[in-house]
Amino acid sequence: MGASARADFRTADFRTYDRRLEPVAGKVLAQERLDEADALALYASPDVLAVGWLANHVRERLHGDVTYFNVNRHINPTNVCVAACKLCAFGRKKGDPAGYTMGLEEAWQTAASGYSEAVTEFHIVGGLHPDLPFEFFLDLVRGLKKRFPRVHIKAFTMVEIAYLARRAKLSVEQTLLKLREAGVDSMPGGGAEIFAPRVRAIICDHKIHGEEWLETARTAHRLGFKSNATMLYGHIENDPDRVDHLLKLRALQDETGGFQTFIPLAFHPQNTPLDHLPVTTGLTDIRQIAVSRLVLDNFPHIKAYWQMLTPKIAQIALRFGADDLDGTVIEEKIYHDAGATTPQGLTRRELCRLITEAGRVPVERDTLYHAVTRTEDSFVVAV
Ligand code: V47
Repeated sequence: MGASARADFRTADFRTYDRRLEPVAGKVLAQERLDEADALALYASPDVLAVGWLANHVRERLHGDVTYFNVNRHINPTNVCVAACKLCAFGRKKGDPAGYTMGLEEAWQTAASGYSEAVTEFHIVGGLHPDLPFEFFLDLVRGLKKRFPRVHIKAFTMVEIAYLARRAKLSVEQTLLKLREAGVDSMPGGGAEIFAPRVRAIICDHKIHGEEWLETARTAHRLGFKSNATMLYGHIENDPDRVDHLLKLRALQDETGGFQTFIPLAFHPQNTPLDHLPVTTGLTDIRQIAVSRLVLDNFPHIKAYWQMLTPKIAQIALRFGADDLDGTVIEEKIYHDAGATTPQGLTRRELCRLITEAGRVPVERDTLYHAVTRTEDSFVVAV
């Protein structure tokens, strides 16, 4: 039977030809929590526009038309990494001619080259370097705070923090306290990948287990840090693995409330050992944004990271559940090493245009989602 011949399910303005979506829609409209079976139905539904309608409904209930972006600069101090994750095209073994490690001065100068554009955030992540001592990272952050006291430092994934703790022979808590003392303000969401051990063993067997990622985030939140969370999809995982990942994050968020933003990251296979895998398609990316918005009912924000999605898909995602585009970035290495053809950075004006042409209202934010107001050459954060 063709879609047009089927009886439509309608509640308020919602309609679908997929009967399996009916109970899910009922829950979303009644603001009830979705369970595992609901999430699987959202992934399986052929009616992706109906899934998107529901996600947009939640997004507008939470944020109206407001769409956030920020003016940030990524800094990757080193690509030298003891891990050899199959998902990654960025990391290099020690001694590899393509490996690099910035000196402190170089890292501070890299930061300064973005500061001229009045960045409000430094996003710092890198490889798990075999030799750099914990003190190097503390000095890096201290130096940034001294030079740029008004810039928020969002630094080090849970994977890096667990690694630094091990190398420094400190507990995760002690490590986090020292990082805070040096000037780290919050943490990015990387390294979560997919928690399912079966998948993790193949795509990133050198990384901490999912449980340790979650435990490190739990500790950070207990100490008062905010952080983000990610999920890497579009490789060898299946729908139940994705649902498991989302539900684990939702459970931790119930406990701590420390997550700000969820960022689904599409796998880019080029230049990785998994380069035989196809890249994700547009509808897979859009559906992932929508399912994330619907399942993660306790996450304030869903980010369509334009560097990963492309600006065109990220813009569409703003009508499928996303309320954040990330930022100017300026210089991106992780995705570009894996074949991304997106620009290295976008200006404030370009980000605002993407948002406005999606029929949304751009709001520049700082890392903690305070609105930023700009005058000619400076900015004010409204608290
Ligand atoms: O953890 C690595 C992913 C992440 C590849 O918190 C890859 O605001 C696809 O976490 N294909 C790092 N993905 C990036 C990240 C991030 C990005 C933007 C904003 C925030 C935030 C966090 O990138 C890694 C890994 O999951 N990654 N290699 C690849 N070949």
